[in-house]
Amino acid sequence: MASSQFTPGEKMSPTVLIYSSATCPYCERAKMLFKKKNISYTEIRIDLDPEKRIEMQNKAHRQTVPQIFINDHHIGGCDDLYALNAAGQLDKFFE
Ligand SMILES: N[C@@H](CCC(=O)N[C@@H](CS)C(=O)NCC(=O)O)C(=O)O
Repeated sequence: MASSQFTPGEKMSPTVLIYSSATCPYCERAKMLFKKKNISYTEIRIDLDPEKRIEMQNKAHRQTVPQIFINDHHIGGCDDLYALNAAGQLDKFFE
């Protein structure tokens, strides 16, 4: 039987994935919000990896960066992230 990472009573923190590129102010702004909230994230630089650009486009159906995912939930870009936060919905992912 495969081993499981889950421990009863232990809360798994959601995985935050940010597809980004260099010199992208919207990416910086999105990352800044997670830093401010002390939420760790994984950044995928699509400008360094053409396959990741295609992966992002296939998952998000959008061409711009950033594209943000929490677990497998597509949040959208920077404006979407800040709108979600302003609506008080972002923190719910991390409660
Ligand atoms: N409203 C979008 C704007 C994102 C945007 O315009 N990103 C720029 C880079 S900062 C972009 O992807 N431009 C097109 C490209 O680089 O292919 C958001 O909030 O994420």
